Amino acid sequence: MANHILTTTLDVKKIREDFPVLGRQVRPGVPLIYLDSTATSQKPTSVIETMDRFYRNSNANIHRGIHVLAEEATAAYEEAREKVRRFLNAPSSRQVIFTRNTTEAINLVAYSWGLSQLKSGDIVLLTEMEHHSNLVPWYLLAERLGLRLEYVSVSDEGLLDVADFERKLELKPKLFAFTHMSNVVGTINPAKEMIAKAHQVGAITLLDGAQSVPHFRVDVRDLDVDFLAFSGHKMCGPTGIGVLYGKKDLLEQMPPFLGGGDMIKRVTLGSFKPNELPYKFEAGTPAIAEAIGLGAAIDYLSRIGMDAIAQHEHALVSYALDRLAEIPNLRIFGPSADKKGGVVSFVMDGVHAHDIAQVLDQSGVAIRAGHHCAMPLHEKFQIPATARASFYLYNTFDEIDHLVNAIYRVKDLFGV
Ligand code: 7TS
Repeated sequence: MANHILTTTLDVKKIREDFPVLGRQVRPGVPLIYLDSTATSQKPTSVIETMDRFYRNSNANIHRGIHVLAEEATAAYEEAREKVRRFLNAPSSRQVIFTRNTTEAINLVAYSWGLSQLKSGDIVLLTEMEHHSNLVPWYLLAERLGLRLEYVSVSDEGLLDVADFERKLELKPKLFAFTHMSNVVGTINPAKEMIAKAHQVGAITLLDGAQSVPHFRVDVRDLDVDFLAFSGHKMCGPTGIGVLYGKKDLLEQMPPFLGGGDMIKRVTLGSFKPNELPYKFEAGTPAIAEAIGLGAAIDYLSRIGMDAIAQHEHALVSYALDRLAEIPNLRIFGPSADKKGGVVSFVMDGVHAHDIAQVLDQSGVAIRAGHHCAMPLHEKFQIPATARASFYLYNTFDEIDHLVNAIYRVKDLFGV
């Protein structure tokens, strides 16, 4: 075993007690080892109880009724928005728009900003490491408007090619939309520098924060990013709630995305006047309990501290990379630990990734296998699928040892 100093500032034993599901066995005598937080994180009791309390005590629709419950629900929903604002260091909570998830937030930008601001021949710059959520909306828009899509290439190590990025910027893209952290290889892209360079050529920037906001401090003012999208369910919050942050002048000039109740100021037969921010983009009854649950998740993460969480995950991924490197015939994708977050993807000679995941599941080790909604990146690496283990604040060094032992069992079973 590599000589590793297993240090973390987190009291992980205590943190694990906050997550009821982590105490369960997946089969009699087989405890759960959850290494799939990149897909969705587990939820602490404080989030579950906050949502339960809302439904038991204050459930009502927001912004409409004049009664105690409606006022409490509205206040709690808006308080959650303020928590998001503080978490991101956004200038105003009016710039925090609740969506269903990252995917919807990116689609909102594509259909509202994109449809109104882009025209035939305009260039949208993406990267080869994007999740399908930050590819397909642009494909759809490109088809409709005649846009030209360009991609920053990814090196064999799983890093964005800086020279290629600079070459592509010379094409003067109107938008540069890219992921802060890869959900496959874990690469953390130097977002601040890339945003500054994109701004120099006049591009608007959209950062996919699905894998960054849950795992380390993301400050929209420091990054100077124009749009940021992320999901509540990957950061200890519930499913069904996500966020789009945007710069105020951009959001103000954008037309509504969806039409309906709450997003209007006035409706006559045949016309409407859109509501002000952020309501202009929140048509219909929103995910009220989920927004409040996200607020509780932010409280939880903030209490522990994003820097401590990032440090813990860094220690875990360093350890995991060292331990996995000991295993013969295992090919690990992505850069060294100093350039990535808590995600490790690998393939094993002679065994399909799905078979790895299935055998690991027998040992209670929950990982994911497939293309992880990043097919172009897998094509680049010329593989159909990878097995992926991912870590969060509640994972332990012991769990990584279990992962490694379970991989050895796969090797025994398949005779490789
Ligand atoms: N962007 C990135 C970088 C992601 O990792 C994901 C989800 C999304 C966007 C979409 O998020 P959603 O909440 O809108 O679905 N990633 C994964 C994954 O890696 N496995 O399952 C979901």
